[in-house]
Amino acid sequence: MATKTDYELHEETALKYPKKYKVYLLNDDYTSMEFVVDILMTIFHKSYEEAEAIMLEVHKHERGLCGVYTYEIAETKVMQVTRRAKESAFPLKATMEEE
Ligand code: TYC
Repeated sequence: MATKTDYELHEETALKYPKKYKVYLLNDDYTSMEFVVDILMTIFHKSYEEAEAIMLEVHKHERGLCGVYTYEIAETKVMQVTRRAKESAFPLKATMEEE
């Protein structure tokens, strides 16, 4: 049997880490600042001070990073934001992208 190359040995034994996904909130003209702060505290587990800072970042620069998660957790956060926004009739949107 042929001897395995270092590359082949590495491929077999290296730890594989799951990809991570950044979740962003997007700005709009209609969602209230209080609602965005509440979303950041309840869905993204931010303190009031962190939530207010992220909300203002989104308000001024059109989007803001809320957290970095594995695929399924990021997807769930986006769905939770979408559902809460819809229930409250706000157009707030969240997006995710690979880190
Ligand atoms: N721009 C909104 C306003 O002036 C506030 C806002 C902040 C909306 C962050 C969405 O993700 C957002 N009421």
